[in-house]
This record gives sequence, structure tokens and C-alpha cells, in this order.
Amino acid sequence: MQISKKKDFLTLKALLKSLVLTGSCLMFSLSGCGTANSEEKAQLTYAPNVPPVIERNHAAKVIVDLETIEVQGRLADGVEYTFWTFGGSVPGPMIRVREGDDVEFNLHNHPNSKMPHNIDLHAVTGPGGGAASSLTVPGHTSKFSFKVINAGLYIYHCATAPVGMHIANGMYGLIYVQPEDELPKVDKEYYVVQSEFYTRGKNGAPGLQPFSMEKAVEENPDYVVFNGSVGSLVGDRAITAKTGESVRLFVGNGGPNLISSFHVIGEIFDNVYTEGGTVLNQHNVQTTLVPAGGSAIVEFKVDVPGTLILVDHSIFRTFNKGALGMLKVEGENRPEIYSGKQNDEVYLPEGAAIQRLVNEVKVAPKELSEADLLKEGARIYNANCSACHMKEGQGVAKVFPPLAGSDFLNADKTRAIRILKNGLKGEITVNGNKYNNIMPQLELSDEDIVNVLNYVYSSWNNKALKVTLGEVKSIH
Ligand code: HEC
Ligand SMILES: [Cu+2]
Repeated sequence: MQISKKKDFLTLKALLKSLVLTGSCLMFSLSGCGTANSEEKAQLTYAPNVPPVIERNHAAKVIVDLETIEVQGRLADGVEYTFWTFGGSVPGPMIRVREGDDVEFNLHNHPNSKMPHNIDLHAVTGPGGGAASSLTVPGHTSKFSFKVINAGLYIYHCATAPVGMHIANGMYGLIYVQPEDELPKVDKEYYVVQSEFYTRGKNGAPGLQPFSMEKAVEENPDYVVFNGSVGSLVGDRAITAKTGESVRLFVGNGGPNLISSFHVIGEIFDNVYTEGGTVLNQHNVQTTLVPAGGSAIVEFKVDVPGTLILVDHSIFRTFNKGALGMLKVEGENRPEIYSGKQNDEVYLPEGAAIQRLVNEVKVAPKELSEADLLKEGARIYNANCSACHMKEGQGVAKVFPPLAGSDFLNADKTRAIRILKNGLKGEITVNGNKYNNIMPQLELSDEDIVNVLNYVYSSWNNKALKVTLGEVKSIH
């Protein structure tokens, strides 16, 4: 009989489960039969990579080895910093364990360290999150153990005095305690941690920059970054996905001070596990808060190709302090979801003559005076370029090259047209400074390109070169 069969099956399953839980595997040696006595080494990954999903369906003993080491490295182009790190990187490696696991943690402090360090894992139930048991002087190893009782996404950080200074120097990362019932499978998982740096010199001041305690106390950072440095998720280091794929971001905020208004330009979070907890408590979110010393899990499906921009929407941090990352999506265009620019017309609130400036409708340049065309160019510039190249074309040191007095721009107008049609990546030198960043392909009509380039060339001490519609049409 159908029902009783089902009942028998359930009973057998319950029996099996209880055997597994009591640790007596007996004759059930097939896969899926394991015990908390099984032991494995945790596989740690460096950002933006996430350790693979843990497939076992039982708790285990997991051994984590992590080294604290002080290293000099790049904070921004031309700017070096002495980072205090877990695992030689900022953020430290991501750790993934499963709810109920027994973790044996070995914290090694490299012999060349100048400082003692320890670790406070927010996933730990116990004094100092482990900090009380893990203070380690250079050249020593501390071992302590804990059971991860609570699933979720947690920050770990150094908590050695002065605590703020150890965190400000780069000592944080994420530990993900995978729930017994893991979140649904996705195509791509990435690891992103925001944090700030406080340097003696201003943003962009070159050379090895010492830590500024004064600025840290004032909560006035020179750099706000993802994954430890300006540009760590840009260009060749951008994270990637293909159209149609689902993406999960494990987002942390090491602080030490700022709260992140985490946003991805061009996407909407389908799902948010607020504050890194295990309840999927929001759909359709534009910006989620990630507290200092906290986290969030966000998920979204990428539908159309292009470059999505990860930002802290406290937006000066993005365009002036470094909190800008990229997720490059490749695939076919989906005009039913996103059309690209279809139309651009002069907006006159009074509703008088509306002048169309679309490709199909010929705008005879003679109809508009030179001054009108420059005005139109200025409007296009402010709407499409000034966010990166700045209002007066001055650019942003190391990130966005200047258009004002740019030798690169003035040397070759054909190249400038090509840049506006196709975008630009790879290393270039503008006025003696190197840039290696990405200018996305913009959705501008040929007329827009004519007007904006004529505006740029006629402004800010540029060479007043003239660009014609014929030239723009002939260049691809
Ligand atoms: C999202 C940021 C962004 C936007 C928006 C943007 N650019 Fe760029 N642009 C860049 C970056 C980054 C580079 C340098 C790329 C590289 O390193 O290869 C660049 C390079 C250039 C260059 C060549 C370098 C130079 O300084 O002469 C020109 C010209 C240029 N952009 C013009 C424009 C114009 C005009 C617009 C608006 C229609 C625009 N850009 C919009 C980011 C942007
Ligand atoms: Cu430390």
C-alpha cells in the first residue's frame, strides 16, 4: 500500500539519520554516511574567490591554518602601505565551514612580524570571539577550538591593542558558516570586503604612506576601497558573469569606522540576507547597508551584457576615494530588457519647439548656432562624462585621466572619436601620468559624439580641434 510504504521509508530515513548523528556508521558505508569525527583541512581562498560549497551533509572537525604577516604593498597607483594582514592579503582569506563543525584554529604569527596579533571571529561563541585565546607573539603559533553553532556570514578581525590600528592596517576577512540547509545553488559566488585607510598624506600622495591615527580617530579616511586597494576589482581583475547567470556576493565591511551603502550600478538585488544572517528577508533592493564589522549576502541574476559597477553609494567614496569595483557581464544583447539609448531630444519644459537629436532625424548643424551646439555638448558632457572626468575635465588622480589640457586627447581626434564609440581599456599615459583603467562603452549617438567632443576640444585649454559628423560616421 502506498501510504504505509512511504511511512516505512520515512522511518528508515529517520533511523539512518540517528545513526549518522550518533556517529555510528555501522554497515552504512555509502556516501552520505559520515560522522562528526571526520576531519579535514579548511580550503581558504583569496578575494574575490569563495571556497567551494561544502557538500557533506554532516558536521566534521575542520582545521584552519592562518598566518598573520606584515607586508608592504600597493594601496593605490604610486601609493604603498605597510599592511598588517591575515594570510598576506587584505582582506584575509575567506573561510567556509558548516554549521555544527568543530573548528581547530591555528594562528601563526610570522617571525618577521613586529607586532603580536590575535583573532576575533564573530562566528565564535566564547570570550573575545577567540581573541582571548589567540594572542600570538612573532614566531609563535596559538591553537584554540570552537564549535560553530550559528550559521551566517561573519567578519573576523585582529583584536590586539590598539584594536582600531590593527583593523585599520588591514586585519579582517570573512568566515561563512554554511547553514545545514545551504542556500540555493548559484552560478557564481564572489567575496568582496569594503574598508578604509587613513594615511599621513592626502589621497594620491605618492610613496610609502604611514598610518594616521589622528585621521582614524576623526573617521576621515583618505581611501575607501573594496578588497584592500584602489582598483582591486577593476580591469583585468574585475569579477565576471555571463548573461542569464545568478550571482551571489558575500559582502563584508572591515571598517574600521564607516558603514557601507552597498550598491551595484545597473542591477537590483533580487535577494538580500540582511546583515549576513540566514533569513532571506528582502527582495528587490537597490542599496543595502553593511555595518562596520558586519556583512550582507546579496543575490541577483544578470540579464544584459555590460559592466556593472560596485560602489559605496556614499558616492564621493566611490569616485574620489576608491570604492569602485566592476562586474563584467558578457552575452547577447536583450533589447526587450534594456534597449540602449533610443532617443535624445532637447527637453524644454515650456513645451515649445522640441528639437530632435536622434540618429534618424537629421540635425542640420546650420540650424543650431555654434553656441547652441556647444551648449548641447556641455549638456551631454555633464550627463555622461563629468561623473568620471569631473566637471572641469580635471579627472581624478590615478583613476580617471584629465580631459583638460590632455596631450593624449589633443594628439589624435580620430582616436578620441574611437574611444567615445567603443570605450577604452589598457594602459595609457596622459600628461606624463599612467592610467590603467576602464572607460565603459557609452550609448551615444553620432551627433552626441560630435557635440561633446567639440565642447571638450573648445574648453579647458584644449586645442580647439573640430570634429564633424562625417568623421564620426566614418570611424568605427
Ligand atoms: C565611468 C567612467 C567614465 C566615463 C563616464 C567616461 N570616461 Fe572617459 N575615460 C575613463 C577612463 C577610466 C579612461 C582611461 C582608460 C584607460 O586607462 O585605458 C578614460 C579615457 C578617456 C579619454 C582618453 C584619455 C584622455 O584623458 O584624453 C578620453 C578622450 C575620454 N575618456 C573622454 C570621455 C568623454 C568625452 C566622456 C563622456 C562622453 C567620457 N570619457 C566618459 C572613464 C570614463
Ligand atoms: Cu593584529
